[in-house]
Amino acid sequence: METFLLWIGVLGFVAATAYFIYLSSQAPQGNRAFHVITAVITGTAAFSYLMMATGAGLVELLDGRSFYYFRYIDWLITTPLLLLDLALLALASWRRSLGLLMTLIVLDVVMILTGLLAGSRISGFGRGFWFVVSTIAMIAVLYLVYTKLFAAASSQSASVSSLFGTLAILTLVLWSLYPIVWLLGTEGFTAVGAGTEVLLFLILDFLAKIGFGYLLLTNREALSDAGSGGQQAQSSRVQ
Ligand code: RET
Repeated sequence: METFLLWIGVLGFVAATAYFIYLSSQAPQGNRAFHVITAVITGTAAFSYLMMATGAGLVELLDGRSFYYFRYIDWLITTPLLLLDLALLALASWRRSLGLLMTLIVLDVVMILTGLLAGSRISGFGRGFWFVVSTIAMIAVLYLVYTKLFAAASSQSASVSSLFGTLAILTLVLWSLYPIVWLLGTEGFTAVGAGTEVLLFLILDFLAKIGFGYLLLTNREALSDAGSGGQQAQSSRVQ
């Protein structure tokens, strides 16, 4: 059951990556940063699912649990890139907001690394402690997205701020579900079996990476506004 689902993940992410590369070939030159970032996100996930499906991305812990550690390597690369997509969309100039961007990425890396510690501990106390640390880091990331990036996006063109609104809500909802699935699954209270856990993470990964990427990359108007810098896009429309 798990292996079958993981292969579905490989196929889904390979197809999404191919589609996003195709969309990139349709986009105007010099305006492909979002396509590249998003295709790297789904490409990384395809590789991660391949590692897990072939058994290379999991270990058996001393307590007998199969621990899919490759998820965390995937998330370590893809969650900062998802935040980068959001930040590039919201911020008129990322260079001027480098402090915010770095804070988001550092908090995000803390979230995933402490999540890895939580998942790989054998003692209940160790798992609980690192889970709480990771969750605090996640709340800080989502808080910054909701406050700072939302505020920045609202001064952008209408198409950018509305696309940002959709993607930010999607991110807030989906990211909050990851720790819930984790708690329900084999790392947490084992309320659901390993197969269901893999299925729930697969659904979340598809929505948070492919659903997110599709909404972003098919919105040409927002992409060209964001690509040309918010203020510039607005002033050129006024002229
Ligand atoms: C863990 C467990 C420990 C507590 C928390 C977690 C959060 C994980 C998140 C993952 C997001 C992944 C995404 C992947 C792909 O697109 C590590 C499950 C808070 C938020 C968005």
